[in-house]
Amino acid sequence: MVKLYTFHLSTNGRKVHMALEEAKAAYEITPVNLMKGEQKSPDYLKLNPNGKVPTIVEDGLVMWESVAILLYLAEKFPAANLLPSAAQDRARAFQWLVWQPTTFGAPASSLFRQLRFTPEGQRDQNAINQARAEVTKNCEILAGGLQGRDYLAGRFSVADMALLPYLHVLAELSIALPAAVDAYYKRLSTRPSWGKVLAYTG
Ligand SMILES: N[C@@H](CCC(=O)N[C@@H](CS)C(=O)NCC(=O)O)C(=O)O
Repeated sequence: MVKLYTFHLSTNGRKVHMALEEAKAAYEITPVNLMKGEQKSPDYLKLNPNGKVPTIVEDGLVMWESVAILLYLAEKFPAANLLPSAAQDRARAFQWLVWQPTTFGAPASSLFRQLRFTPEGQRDQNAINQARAEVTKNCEILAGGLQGRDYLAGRFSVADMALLPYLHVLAELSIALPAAVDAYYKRLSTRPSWGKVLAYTG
Protein backbone atom coordinates (compact mmCIF):
# COMPACT_ATOMS: atom_id res chain seq x y z
CA MET A 1 0.00 0.00 0.00
CA VAL A 2 1.38 3.39 -1.03
CA LYS A 3 0.54 6.28 1.25
CA LEU A 4 0.39 9.58 -0.65
CA TYR A 5 0.62 12.85 1.24
CA THR A 6 -0.75 15.58 -0.95
CA PHE A 7 -2.98 18.62 -1.29
CA HIS A 8 -5.82 18.28 -3.77
CA LEU A 9 -4.86 21.39 -5.77
CA SER A 10 -1.12 20.68 -5.84
CA THR A 11 0.25 20.34 -9.38
CA ASN A 12 3.14 18.21 -8.16
CA GLY A 13 0.82 16.08 -6.06
CA ARG A 14 -1.51 15.59 -9.02
CA LYS A 15 1.31 14.08 -11.11
CA VAL A 16 1.87 11.37 -8.52
CA HIS A 17 -1.83 10.83 -7.89
CA MET A 18 -2.36 10.29 -11.63
CA ALA A 19 0.54 7.82 -11.82
CA LEU A 20 -0.89 5.81 -8.91
CA GLU A 21 -4.21 5.65 -10.74
CA GLU A 22 -2.55 4.67 -14.02
CA ALA A 23 -0.56 1.97 -12.22
CA LYS A 24 -3.75 0.70 -10.55
CA ALA A 25 -1.71 0.75 -7.35
CA ALA A 26 -3.23 0.17 -3.94
CA TYR A 27 -2.92 3.60 -2.34
CA GLU A 28 -4.46 5.91 0.19
CA ILE A 29 -4.22 9.67 0.46
CA THR A 30 -3.40 11.62 3.58
CA PRO A 31 -4.39 15.23 2.93
CA VAL A 32 -1.87 17.92 3.82
CA ASN A 33 -3.67 21.25 3.79
CA LEU A 34 -1.27 23.78 2.29
CA MET A 35 -3.72 26.61 3.05
CA LYS A 36 -3.41 25.79 6.76
CA GLY A 37 0.38 25.37 6.63
CA GLU A 38 0.23 21.66 7.52
CA GLN A 39 3.25 21.03 5.26
CA LYS A 40 5.38 22.86 7.87
CA SER A 41 4.13 20.86 10.87
CA PRO A 42 6.88 19.07 12.85
CA ASP A 43 5.35 15.65 12.07
CA TYR A 44 5.18 16.27 8.33
CA LEU A 45 8.69 17.79 8.24
CA LYS A 46 9.98 14.48 9.61
CA LEU A 47 8.73 12.88 6.38
CA ASN A 48 9.62 15.69 4.02
CA PRO A 49 12.13 18.21 5.37
CA ASN A 50 11.35 20.51 2.42
CA GLY A 51 7.90 21.18 3.85
CA LYS A 52 6.26 20.51 0.48
CA VAL A 53 3.93 17.96 -1.09
CA PRO A 54 3.89 15.32 -2.42
CA THR A 55 5.53 12.64 -0.28
CA ILE A 56 4.96 8.91 -0.52
CA VAL A 57 5.51 6.31 2.15
CA GLU A 58 5.63 2.69 1.16
CA ASP A 59 6.94 -0.28 3.04
CA GLY A 60 9.62 1.67 4.93
CA LEU A 61 10.44 3.93 1.99
CA VAL A 62 9.81 7.64 2.51
CA MET A 63 10.22 9.56 -0.73
CA TRP A 64 9.73 13.10 -2.00
CA GLU A 65 10.35 14.95 -5.30
CA SER A 66 7.43 14.29 -7.62
CA VAL A 67 9.44 13.42 -10.75
CA ALA A 68 11.62 10.96 -8.84
CA ILE A 69 8.43 9.41 -7.45
CA LEU A 70 7.04 9.09 -11.00
CA LEU A 71 10.17 7.18 -12.03
CA TYR A 72 9.95 4.98 -8.95
CA LEU A 73 6.31 4.13 -9.68
CA ALA A 74 7.16 3.35 -13.31
CA GLU A 75 9.75 0.86 -12.06
CA LYS A 76 7.60 -0.53 -9.28
CA PHE A 77 4.60 -1.19 -11.54
CA PRO A 78 6.12 -2.47 -14.81
CA ALA A 79 2.81 -3.91 -16.01
CA ALA A 80 1.42 -0.37 -16.27
CA ASN A 81 4.06 0.58 -18.90
CA LEU A 82 4.53 4.05 -17.49
CA LEU A 83 7.89 4.41 -19.28
CA PRO A 84 8.72 3.24 -22.80
CA SER A 85 11.26 0.46 -23.13
CA ALA A 86 13.19 1.61 -26.24
CA ALA A 87 16.30 3.57 -25.21
CA GLN A 88 15.57 6.62 -27.38
CA ASP A 89 11.96 6.87 -26.25
CA ARG A 90 13.12 6.58 -22.62
CA ALA A 91 15.68 9.31 -23.32
CA ARG A 92 12.87 11.58 -24.58
CA ALA A 93 10.83 10.82 -21.46
CA PHE A 94 13.81 11.70 -19.20
CA GLN A 95 14.41 14.94 -21.08
CA TRP A 96 10.83 16.18 -20.60
CA LEU A 97 10.75 14.92 -17.01
CA VAL A 98 13.72 17.18 -16.22
CA TRP A 99 12.48 20.08 -18.38
CA GLN A 100 9.09 20.22 -16.68
CA PRO A 101 10.35 21.18 -13.17
CA THR A 102 13.41 23.12 -14.32
CA THR A 103 11.81 25.18 -17.10
CA PHE A 104 8.09 24.73 -17.64
CA GLY A 105 6.70 24.65 -14.11
CA ALA A 106 7.88 27.90 -12.50
CA PRO A 107 6.50 30.51 -14.95
CA ALA A 108 3.18 28.65 -15.19
CA SER A 109 2.90 28.58 -11.38
CA SER A 110 3.97 32.21 -11.12
CA LEU A 111 1.26 33.25 -13.58
CA PHE A 112 -1.31 31.23 -11.63
CA ARG A 113 -0.25 32.79 -8.31
CA GLN A 114 -0.43 36.30 -9.75
CA LEU A 115 -3.72 35.93 -11.63
CA ARG A 116 -5.60 33.71 -9.19
CA PHE A 117 -4.33 34.50 -5.72
CA THR A 118 -3.11 38.09 -5.88
CA PRO A 119 -5.74 40.84 -5.62
CA GLU A 120 -5.80 42.92 -8.81
CA GLY A 121 -4.32 46.06 -7.23
CA GLN A 122 -1.36 44.13 -5.78
CA ARG A 123 -0.31 42.25 -8.91
CA ASP A 124 3.24 42.60 -10.21
CA GLN A 125 2.71 43.43 -13.89
CA ASN A 126 6.40 42.93 -14.75
CA ALA A 127 6.35 39.44 -13.22
CA ILE A 128 3.13 38.67 -15.11
CA ASN A 129 4.59 39.85 -18.44
CA GLN A 130 7.78 37.88 -17.92
CA ALA A 131 5.91 34.72 -16.90
CA ARG A 132 3.58 35.05 -19.90
CA ALA A 133 6.53 35.41 -22.28
CA GLU A 134 8.23 32.32 -20.78
CA VAL A 135 5.01 30.31 -20.89
CA THR A 136 4.54 31.25 -24.56
CA LYS A 137 8.11 30.25 -25.43
CA ASN A 138 7.83 26.99 -23.46
CA CYS A 139 4.55 26.08 -25.13
CA GLU A 140 6.23 26.50 -28.51
CA ILE A 141 9.05 24.21 -27.37
CA LEU A 142 6.45 21.69 -26.23
CA ALA A 143 4.66 21.94 -29.58
CA GLY A 144 8.01 21.18 -31.25
CA GLY A 145 8.41 18.09 -29.08
CA LEU A 146 4.97 16.89 -30.10
CA GLN A 147 5.64 17.19 -33.82
CA GLY A 148 4.88 13.79 -35.34
CA ARG A 149 3.87 12.26 -31.99
CA ASP A 150 0.78 12.17 -29.80
CA TYR A 151 2.82 11.83 -26.59
CA LEU A 152 6.21 13.21 -25.59
CA ALA A 153 7.96 9.85 -25.48
CA GLY A 154 6.09 8.32 -28.41
CA ARG A 155 3.44 6.70 -26.29
CA PHE A 156 1.78 7.80 -23.07
CA SER A 157 4.27 7.87 -20.19
CA VAL A 158 5.15 9.54 -16.89
CA ALA A 159 6.58 12.46 -18.93
CA ASP A 160 3.03 13.37 -19.97
CA MET A 161 1.83 13.03 -16.36
CA ALA A 162 4.47 15.57 -15.31
CA LEU A 163 3.19 18.14 -17.83
CA LEU A 164 -0.57 17.66 -17.58
CA PRO A 165 -1.23 19.41 -14.21
CA TYR A 166 0.61 22.49 -15.49
CA LEU A 167 -1.28 22.54 -18.78
CA HIS A 168 -4.43 22.30 -16.67
CA VAL A 169 -3.35 25.42 -14.77
CA LEU A 170 -2.82 27.29 -18.06
CA ALA A 171 -6.22 26.12 -19.31
CA GLU A 172 -7.82 27.36 -16.07
CA LEU A 173 -6.29 30.76 -16.78
CA SER A 174 -7.65 30.59 -20.36
CA ILE A 175 -4.12 30.96 -21.75
CA ALA A 176 -4.23 30.19 -25.49
CA LEU A 177 -2.10 27.15 -26.30
CA PRO A 178 -0.54 26.32 -29.68
CA ALA A 179 -2.84 23.94 -31.58
CA ALA A 180 -0.60 20.89 -31.06
CA VAL A 181 -0.34 21.56 -27.31
CA ASP A 182 -4.06 22.19 -27.01
CA ALA A 183 -4.82 18.89 -28.77
CA TYR A 184 -2.27 17.13 -26.53
CA TYR A 185 -3.83 18.66 -23.40
CA LYS A 186 -7.30 17.53 -24.50
CA ARG A 187 -5.98 14.03 -25.33
CA LEU A 188 -4.45 13.67 -21.86
CA SER A 189 -7.47 15.17 -20.10
CA THR A 190 -9.76 12.40 -21.29
CA ARG A 191 -7.85 9.74 -19.34
CA PRO A 192 -9.96 8.25 -16.54
CA SER A 193 -6.96 8.56 -14.19
CA TRP A 194 -7.05 12.35 -14.63
CA GLY A 195 -10.79 12.36 -14.01
CA LYS A 196 -10.10 10.65 -10.67
CA VAL A 197 -7.43 13.21 -9.82
CA LEU A 198 -9.76 16.14 -10.51
CA ALA A 199 -12.56 14.48 -8.58
CA TYR A 200 -10.38 14.28 -5.45
CA THR A 201 -11.10 17.34 -3.35
CA GLY A 202 -9.23 16.51 -0.17
N1 LIG B 1 10.31 19.76 -6.39
C1 LIG B 1 9.18 19.41 -5.58
C2 LIG B 1 8.30 20.65 -5.45
C3 LIG B 1 7.13 20.42 -4.53
C4 LIG B 1 6.30 21.68 -4.37
O1 LIG B 1 6.72 22.80 -4.67
N2 LIG B 1 5.08 21.48 -3.87
C5 LIG B 1 4.21 22.59 -3.61
C6 LIG B 1 2.79 22.24 -4.06
S1 LIG B 1 2.67 21.99 -5.80
C7 LIG B 1 4.14 22.83 -2.11
O2 LIG B 1 4.09 21.90 -1.34
N3 LIG B 1 4.11 24.11 -1.70
C8 LIG B 1 3.95 24.46 -0.32
C9 LIG B 1 5.04 25.32 0.23
O3 LIG B 1 6.01 25.60 -0.50
O4 LIG B 1 4.91 25.72 1.39
C10 LIG B 1 8.41 18.25 -6.21
O5 LIG B 1 8.40 18.17 -7.44
O6 LIG B 1 7.86 17.43 -5.49
